[in-house]
Amino acid sequence: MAEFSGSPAGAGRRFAVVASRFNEHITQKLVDGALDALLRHGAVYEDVDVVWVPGAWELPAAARVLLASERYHALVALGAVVRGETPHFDYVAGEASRGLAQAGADFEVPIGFGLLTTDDMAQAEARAGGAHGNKGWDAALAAMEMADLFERLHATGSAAGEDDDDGDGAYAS
Ligand code: INI
Repeated sequence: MAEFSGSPAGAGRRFAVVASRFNEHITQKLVDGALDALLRHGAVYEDVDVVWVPGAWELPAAARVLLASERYHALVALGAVVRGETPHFDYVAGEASRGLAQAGADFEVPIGFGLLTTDDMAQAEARAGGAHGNKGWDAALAAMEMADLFERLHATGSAAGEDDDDGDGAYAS
């Protein structure tokens, strides 16, 4: 049996933080938390780009452009969608989430998911450096861990896309 896991190691890796300006008083705190996590875990300033988009709806499109550049080991996506009186929330939150998941899967690059979807502003504030921590920090941590895991999986050639053609547990390199 082989067991794999990653550790949140930022050294030598490049990251992009893609963040939405909508509800900026919240998302700026998420960005601050993400940058703090990246830099405290070894990433260097020059290897981190911060990319702003208008709203959460635009996060997946920007993420895809960043991933297509093949410049980054992981992305951190940050935004805050707060429920209002119309179904708008469901479309923006749903499509942003789905689009980010799809982008990560299509490009096989991890995207830390730091998109808040809350019923009210108080819930968002609690998750942007308040009582429930900082989800930007958490998303950056997950992105680093996944980048490290992906590198380990690629290095072993075991689980990440190599086919065990004859089912003997051995994988072609
Ligand atoms: N964008 C957000 O990031 N959060 C929201 O809460 C939000 N609401 O409520 O409308 C929001 N809307 C803007 C949307 O993401 C797009 O930027 C806009 O529709 C232009 O394409």
